[in-house]
Amino acid sequence: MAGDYGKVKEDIKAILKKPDYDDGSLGPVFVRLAWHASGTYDKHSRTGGSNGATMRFNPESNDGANAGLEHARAFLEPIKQKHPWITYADLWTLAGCTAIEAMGGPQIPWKAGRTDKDPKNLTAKDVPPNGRLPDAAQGQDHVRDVFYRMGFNDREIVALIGAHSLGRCHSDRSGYSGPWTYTPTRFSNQYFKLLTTVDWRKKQWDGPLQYVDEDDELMMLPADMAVLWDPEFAKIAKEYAKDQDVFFKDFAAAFGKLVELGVPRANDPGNAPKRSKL
Ligand code: DDH
Repeated sequence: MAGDYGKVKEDIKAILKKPDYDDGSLGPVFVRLAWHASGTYDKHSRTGGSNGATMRFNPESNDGANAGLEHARAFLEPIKQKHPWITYADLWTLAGCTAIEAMGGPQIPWKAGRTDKDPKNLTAKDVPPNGRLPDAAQGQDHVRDVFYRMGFNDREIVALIGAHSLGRCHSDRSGYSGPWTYTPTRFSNQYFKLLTTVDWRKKQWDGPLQYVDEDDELMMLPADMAVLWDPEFAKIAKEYAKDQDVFFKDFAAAFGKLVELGVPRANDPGNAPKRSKL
């Protein structure tokens, strides 16, 4: 039974501020949860995506790329208990969209209607295999392979990666360390401004290769540097660095598309009722 999604949204907003967690907000990790729940989509096999909330199950729950997202899911659990009619798949995606707006970003188009896979009749093919999310150690060819598989073009890819305006890397989750921007709880185009202007250098440490600014305060992953080093990506990144409005508009459309991946809708041609041959 459908309930009041506006009330759920209010409850998500109310828990975002958390002074003892990271930079004081659960917003960034909720955005990452919505993205990783959705980013497993494969347009060829039409598998993966946010529908089903399959990150509750093995192997997706144990994908190294999802390390730390158990916290995001646990933070949302009281909201699920309070509004038991909402599906996890809707709750996780709504939390990401709500967090972006609450942190000063654009309004993301979001529609309810995702269902949850029932653990009682789960088959191995219901849960996407591990390894569909991008690997931070790789470059532009890998980034394109992964996002083209989801159905995105270069402009959408660069816009989406601009979500790294938010949050940080945790050495106990991904092995990387630090935030991308000075304002990790504000959604803005600062990621592109910094990416395209700072003199990035290799961090001197025993951890995985990452890039840092002169003061070792900010960071970029190798996959972020790929956006700067690929001429097509770089053109778009520079445009977003100059014009936050264009970035917000493109990001809202791309993130809205991301959370719809693999969600069956009545107007989806692949979902039309089959006609029997006479
Ligand atoms: Fe990301 N991301 N991301 N990312 N991401 C990490 C954190 C966050 C990659 C790797 C990492 C997107 C694209 C990519 C967010 C949103 C989005 C971390 C650190 C790694 C590593 C995790 C940790 O240690 O806690 C790679 C690689 C890519 C790629 O495109 C090639 C996209 C498209 C989004 C999006 O939302 C649309 C957010 C937010 C975070 C911060 C999480 C936090 O807890 O803070």
